[in-house]
Amino acid sequence: MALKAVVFDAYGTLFDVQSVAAVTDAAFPGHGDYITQVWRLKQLEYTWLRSLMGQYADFWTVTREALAYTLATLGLVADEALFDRIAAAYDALEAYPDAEPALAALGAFRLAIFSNGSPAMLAALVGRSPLGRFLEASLSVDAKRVYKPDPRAYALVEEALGVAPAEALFVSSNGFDVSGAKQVGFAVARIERVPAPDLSRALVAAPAIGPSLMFKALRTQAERCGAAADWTIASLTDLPALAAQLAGR
Ligand code: 2OP
Repeated sequence: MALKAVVFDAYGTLFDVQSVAAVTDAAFPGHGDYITQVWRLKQLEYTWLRSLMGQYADFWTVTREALAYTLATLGLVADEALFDRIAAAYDALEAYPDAEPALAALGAFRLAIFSNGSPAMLAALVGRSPLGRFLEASLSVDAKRVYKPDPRAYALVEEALGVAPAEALFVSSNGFDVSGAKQVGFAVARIERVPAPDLSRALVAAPAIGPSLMFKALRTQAERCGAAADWTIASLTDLPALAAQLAGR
């Protein structure tokens, strides 16, 4: 494999969506965990619904729609200023601690993000993080007006970078994204942030399954629908060795 580029998903892969909890819990004490989890689940659900309906709206719109749904389920009302403040938490997610060392060690390859995030959201995320200096581009599905895992979205990577899927390693923690990238010919590494044995032990032992654990069950495991990843890694810092192996170095 003539590996030329490593392309990263953003939310849940380089950036931790759980880091909105500080904002959600401050806004509505005691409801932060529920809001954090249902918000993310609905955000993704709305990307799929909008793609299936052919009703594209950008990820900032979808993120706000999902937040509105979530607050409404609790009967919570946020004025415009508070709503905007909570929504903006998605522009200030923390980069996972393994992201910077991984990207720093992948300097032999072209590095880019390919994400559902809108251009403005990705610019805000990358701009606030230490990752920008390693990234050649932050590509948004917005240019294609359809969300992952629609194959049309992934075509943007080759169009923008001039790198064919067969020349790139795609990295994601999101199972649907893994399947989407595999179906268009990328070599795919899935980063497993919640190991399956840890999840099943926690689920079996839990006296009640709360929002965080339910989220982990629903969104952190390899999907059984569509193609599987070529590799599963426990940390992004496993990537430099994998990339070097793929490049025949
Ligand atoms: C991303 O596209 C899938 O939300 C995830 O960054």
